[in-house]
Amino acid sequence: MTRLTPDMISDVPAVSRLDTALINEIGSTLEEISIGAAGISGHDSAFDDLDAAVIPVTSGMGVISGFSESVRSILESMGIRAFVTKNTDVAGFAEAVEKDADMIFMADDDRFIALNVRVMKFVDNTEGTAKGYAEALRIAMKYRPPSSVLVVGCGRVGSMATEIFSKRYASVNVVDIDPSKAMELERRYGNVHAYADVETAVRESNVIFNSSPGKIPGEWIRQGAVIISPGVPHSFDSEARRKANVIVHDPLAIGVGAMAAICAKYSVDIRNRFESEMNAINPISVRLAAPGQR
Ligand code: 2YJ
Repeated sequence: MTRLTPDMISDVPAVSRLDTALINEIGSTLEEISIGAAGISGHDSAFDDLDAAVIPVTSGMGVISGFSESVRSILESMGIRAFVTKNTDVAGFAEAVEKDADMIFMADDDRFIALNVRVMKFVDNTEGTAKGYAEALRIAMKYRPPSSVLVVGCGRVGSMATEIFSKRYASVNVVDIDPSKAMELERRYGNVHAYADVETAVRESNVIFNSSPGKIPGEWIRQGAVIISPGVPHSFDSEARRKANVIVHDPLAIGVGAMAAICAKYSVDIRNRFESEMNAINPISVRLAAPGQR
């Protein structure tokens, strides 16, 4: 897994610029992509009354300068109140709970999670990134399923995206510089085909989901291609930019946005379940108890 560097995320606090870029590319904002990725319906006010804490974590290779602040600014841009804890690690966790945070974001070198403290369920950045970018692909295709999608890179995000696409689309192609990883996905799903080499796979594809850190030369890209690219560092050059119809990439925001929406949805789900169970037990009292109903 690629470790983010201060360089890669130096631009993240300017989330409004990302929104402008996303609107230009696919006509949607970060918040819209995130809500779609989590499957939240428009009228659910999922982010209301949720506070998020971001805890700097010093273990392993330590704190990445600007990381926690970038996560905070992504959350704030989506209308979620968020703060970075003054303390790090366990003391930071204690501080987040003392300050009544509903969601806690924290990352070490291996995992990056958002914990919903109210329901004790967490979502991993792998899931957020795969679902966020899969939603960006759906929007980029104007919700028309492509005849096939190529997934480049069969690590954690690529594998989860392959699972999502195999349920959603008729045909999924996969490729990795380690062919055994692609073959493993072909074995697992009926409609997944593994390519043996990256160049052939990219040259033959119109819709590319790139979850690899490797460079993909613009020479291999087809005119009018749709490129959805969570992979860091960014893999595409100016020739790819000229040829592609759409390129969606950012180092952090789409993954974090989708994590936040999925994490917030855990609260919506529990609220809805509670209301329907109460309704089944005693429909009249629930109707009377519901705010604004009397
Ligand atoms: O708190 C901090 O500043 C650091 N402990 C953050 C570490 C961030 N973690 C990574 O960069 C991991 N490789 C996971 C990132 C997943 C992004 N897709």
